[in-house]
This record gives sequence, structure tokens and C-alpha cells, in this order.
Amino acid sequence: MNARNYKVTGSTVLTFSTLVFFACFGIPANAANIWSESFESPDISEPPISDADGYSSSEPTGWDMSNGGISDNRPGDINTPFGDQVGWTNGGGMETTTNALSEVLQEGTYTLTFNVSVRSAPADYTVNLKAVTASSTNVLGTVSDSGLTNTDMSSYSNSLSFTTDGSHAALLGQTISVQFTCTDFQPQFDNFQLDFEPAPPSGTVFYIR
Ligand SMILES: [Ca+2]
Ligand SMILES: [Ca+2]
Repeated sequence: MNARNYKVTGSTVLTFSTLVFFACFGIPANAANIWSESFESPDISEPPISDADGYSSSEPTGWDMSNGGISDNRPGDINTPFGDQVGWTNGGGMETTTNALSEVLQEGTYTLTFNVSVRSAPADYTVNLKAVTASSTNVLGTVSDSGLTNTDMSSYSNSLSFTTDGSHAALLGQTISVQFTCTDFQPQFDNFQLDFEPAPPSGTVFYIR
């Protein structure tokens, strides 16, 4: 699919050697990255870093936090390849505010991926994709692990995917948030990526050459 040249147009293009018409469903589109988080802000390479292992209780910029913080790379402890900081929680969690993630829910498919490792094993965690307002919260998708023992941030990732359908009409336009929680020992996260593939508009005609 990637090798072909797709054009979306309402007019006839006679020079195209192949014409394919997709009615309303199953039309391929390109997902695009709409948000990422690497926990590099604020930079805690310098004080107020709290201990020699690189851990601080600093709140990542734009997140609401309970029992967590940012940690900085230290040999033998944290060695993230995604910048030099990670976000962690220990019996708490974090959730984006609009200062970190300001996208609103649209018709289409959202895919959230992230890397995760542990400081204290075994760790559990849950990651949620949500639609929120000042007075409501709806979980759109969730993914979790228990008994996680991986200490190498680069070697383990997880993901969730969510696609709107008719039942989500009331949530369209609400703010999207990303949340991670844990109930016990300490997972640490990095390299959150949120991709979005818009639903094709009804009646779209695709010409392929
Ligand atoms: Ca990072
Ligand atoms: Ca740093």
C-alpha cells in the first residue's frame, strides 16, 4: 500500500491507469502521530534530584500526579534510550491535563503505544485512554500487565487501540487523556506515542494509479 500513490479527489482524473472505487468502508488511510511524551520536562539532571539513583518526585509538565515522579538516567539503574528521563509511580498514577495533551475525540482509530520497565519487581500497571470533561470520565481503551519484571526500558512495549463507532457520538469533541496507574510496586514509563487515523468521510471516492 505504501508504494502506491493515493489521491483523494472529488473530480475525475483520466490519466490514472487504475481506478478503484471504495464506497464507504474499509478505506485505507494514513495514521499520523498526534502526541508523544518522553518525560524530559522538567529536566531533573541537576538538583532538585532527590537521590543518587536519579529519582525525583517532580511532576512531569502537564500531568496530574499522585505518588510518582520523574527519574533521570543513572548507570545500572535507569537507562532509557528515549531521552534520559522516565515517568514513574509507586501505588499511584498520573494523568495528562490539557497542558500535556489537548487533542479532542474525533471519529477514527486511536493507537497508544509506550515502553515500560520496572524499578521494583514484580510490578503491575494499567494504562487508560480516556475522554474527559470537567464533570465526566469515560475510559475508551485500557491495557495492563501484572508481574512485570522487565528492567530494560528499550525491550518491552505495550499498546492499546480504540475505534469510534455510533455508541461514542456523545463523546466526540471531549478532551482525550492518557493515564497510568499501579497498585503496588514501581513501574516506569517512557516513549508514549498516540497515533490517529481519521474515519473516512462518508461517500469518499479514492482514485489509485
Ligand atoms: Ca524519556
Ligand atoms: Ca535529565
